[in-house]
Amino acid sequence: MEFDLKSSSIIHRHPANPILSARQVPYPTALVFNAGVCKFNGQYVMVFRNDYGSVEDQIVEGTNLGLAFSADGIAWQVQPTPFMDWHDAEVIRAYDPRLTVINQRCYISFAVDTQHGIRGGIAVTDDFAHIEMVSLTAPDNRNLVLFPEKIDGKFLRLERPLPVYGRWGMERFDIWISDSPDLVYWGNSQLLLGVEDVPFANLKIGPAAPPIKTERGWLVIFHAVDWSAERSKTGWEDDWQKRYTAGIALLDLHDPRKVLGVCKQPLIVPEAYYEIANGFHNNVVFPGGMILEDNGQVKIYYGAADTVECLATAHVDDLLNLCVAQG
Ligand code: BMA
Repeated sequence: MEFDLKSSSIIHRHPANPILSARQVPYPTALVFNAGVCKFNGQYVMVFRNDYGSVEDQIVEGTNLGLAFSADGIAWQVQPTPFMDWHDAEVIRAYDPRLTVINQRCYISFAVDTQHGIRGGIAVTDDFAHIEMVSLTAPDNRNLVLFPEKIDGKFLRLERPLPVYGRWGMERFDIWISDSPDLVYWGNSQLLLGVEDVPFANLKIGPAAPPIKTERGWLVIFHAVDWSAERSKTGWEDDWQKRYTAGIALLDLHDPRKVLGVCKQPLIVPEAYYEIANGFHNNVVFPGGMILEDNGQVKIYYGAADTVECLATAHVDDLLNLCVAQG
């Protein structure tokens, strides 16, 4: 049975969508999506997932991470070469980056496919020219997002382990929270939000963009996946029957391990043509960046259909009200 889901009326898709696509990338590319975005040294910075291969032949040959800069967060200039291209005997690729500025340094968290499982990586850069690895999780884990500051003397991250064996062979995955004294050693891991807490997910959930700080708490955007056998082939794969929506939740400002509210309806549901058609995986919105502007506007960056990068906006008060009104 299909869930009948709609995007929240507080969400505005930007008229320039998609704001970044393969056409703007000056090196081998096919699909440009699932970007991390932040404001750093007076400009907007985006690190995006670049899957290269052939759209015509519907083949992905590899993945690297591209870099783009913008003065307004809408029009992007892509740098001439990929920013990070990690593959060797053990590592297959790094993907789905998120950016968090902590103490004037930009941290990049990403998923790493390896010969021995999926790992969550954290790296740091000061100039987007040099990058230094900070830590890597044991498999299987991904969708790491860092909080932008220490709370109670500890760094914090949300993460999404993938315990297939421990969840009876199903994709029942949840959002966890861990802390660290130094961003290297992580512990005190605790379940934050179970998939059963999100009524519009029937498969799995995961952290999306790094949380943003408001007076009323930490705003957290997450992805939620529902599956329906009624969905038939519209993308590259015959058996793609998942839909990725985005949801919103609020965590306590002083103790983010406490969930203050989860909106019971989705925030963004795939509806626009670039979200539902002509893509690699249609019916996917996958946010990876969220920026709170001085005027209260929140920019939400998301990959659409695993094919292009898009922008939606909402007012921070409307987002907060969604979380607590129904929490
Ligand atoms: C997830 C990840 C994401 C992707 C999503 C939808 O499992 O692989 O990179 O956007 O599926 O295909």
